[in-house]
Amino acid sequence: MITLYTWTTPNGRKVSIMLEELGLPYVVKPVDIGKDEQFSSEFLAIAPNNKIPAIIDDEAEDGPLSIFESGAILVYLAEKTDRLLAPSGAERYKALEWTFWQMGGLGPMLGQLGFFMTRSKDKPPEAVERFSTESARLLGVMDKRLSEAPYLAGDDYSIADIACYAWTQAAFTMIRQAAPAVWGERPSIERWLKTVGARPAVQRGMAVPKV
Ligand SMILES: N[C@@H](CCC(=O)N[C@@H](CS)C(=O)NCC(=O)O)C(=O)O
Repeated sequence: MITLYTWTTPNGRKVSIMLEELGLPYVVKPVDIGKDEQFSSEFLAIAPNNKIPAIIDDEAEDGPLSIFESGAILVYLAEKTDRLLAPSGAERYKALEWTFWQMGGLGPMLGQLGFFMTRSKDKPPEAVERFSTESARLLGVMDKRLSEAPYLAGDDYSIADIACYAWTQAAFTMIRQAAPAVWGERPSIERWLKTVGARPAVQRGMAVPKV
């Protein structure tokens, strides 16, 4: 059985979507990051970076295995099941390329933009400007890619789409309204959001954890 430590945020939902897509049985342990539960000793033992998501797979090849960092978890689950990540060749590296692009670019930049636009008391204009410009640039890069191919890795839905979906959906609902110029015109992202968002596994994964 897999135990998923998660919360109601885009990074956690990448993993619940993946588990739902794969149909793997799992139990959910909510970690309320608003109440600092990510600093409990039980959680830090498997996720020393004090961030969700993390998993423990009791049935891993060499015995129970804990993994933190959503990208590492997506690759692990894909390789465990031989699904949603090609085993070799160009499609594999396209999927990894866009998965790492999300981890290092889209997620952190949209996260910082969300913080400085909404939760920061002072909303420093330089920070808002910096993260708006970079988020708009990243969304432009993604829109161009999705104008060339149905999915981020190419013809097939993969972990790259799962990695990017929850963050882009959050940007669509939050940034598009608060900062329409940052969202801009993104017809290909909007087409992809509709296609990916219609998947039943994505809808189930986006509703985890139930709190
Ligand atoms: N690079 C990490 C980012 C994880 C992350 O930022 N998690 C946030 C919630 S979305 C968190 O747990 N924050 C709690 C904290 O910073 O104390 C991943 O992809 O797993």
